[in-house]
Amino acid sequence: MGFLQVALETAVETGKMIKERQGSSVIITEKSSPYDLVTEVDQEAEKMIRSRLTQAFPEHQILGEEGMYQGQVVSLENAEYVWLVDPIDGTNNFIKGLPGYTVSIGLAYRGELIIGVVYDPTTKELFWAEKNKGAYLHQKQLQVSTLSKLNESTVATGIPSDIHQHRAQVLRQLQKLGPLCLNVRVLGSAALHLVYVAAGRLDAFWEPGLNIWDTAAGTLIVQEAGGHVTSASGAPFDLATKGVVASNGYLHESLLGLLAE
Ligand code: 2AM
Ligand code: CA
Ligand code: CA
Ligand code: CA
Repeated sequence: MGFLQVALETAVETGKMIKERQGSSVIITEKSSPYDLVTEVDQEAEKMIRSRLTQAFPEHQILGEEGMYQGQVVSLENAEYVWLVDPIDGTNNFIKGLPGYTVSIGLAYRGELIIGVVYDPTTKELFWAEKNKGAYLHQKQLQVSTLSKLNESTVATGIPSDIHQHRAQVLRQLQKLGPLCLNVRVLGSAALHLVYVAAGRLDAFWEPGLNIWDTAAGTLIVQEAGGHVTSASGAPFDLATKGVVASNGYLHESLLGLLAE
């Protein structure tokens, strides 16, 4: 099986397992702070993804959110193939019994994104992209929106768990941007926000402080749907990018200007 097929099947099978566990009593622990939670389902889901990817591609490296906290060492610069995995993006929604959590699986080859898959177990929507081959929701090709006026645009952001730095920053940015756009959405999963930009359901999304496992798959899907993804300073997205600004392209410059502090 090829990279894309393995990524699609892994995301769907893991997503099914996660959804079956939502609502049953799961053990919840704190990571970096009382605002940063993880469950045993996050960890089991990452194990499941790792075992499927390793079985299919034993020489590939895997960088996953939950592996990060177990001494995983991956050198992104020197690697050929690296999988960038967030087993549950939107853990808070998962814990609260809300929709809006996703499985996010990306693949980079020598630092360049080549596959992105994001699965939403609640809606069973499967978003995917292959480098230079377009972005899709199931078999339907995706295209970003064409709105160019901020006051007609629906823009999403995230409320980061580190309250002093990134959450405080988002709240300041919202004060400034909130009154200027048609409306704002906060759905709780960075990967979901990104694929909704690709699908034209959102016109833009920004969030500081994100990690590569949050953004890898969704970024390729936005790019292949004709959108732009950069760092907050406007630098092109690469594997070292922390936090992103994603848009249909038409809104990008004005957004970058407004978000700058
Ligand atoms: P998670 O659910 O996988 O933890 C919400 O604002 C978004 O930020 C989610 O995509 C969430 O991913 C991510 N996030 C949560 N805690 C974070 C942290 N400490 N640093 C960076 N991103 C985080
Ligand atoms: Ca987390
Ligand atoms: Ca995440
Ligand atoms: Ca996660």
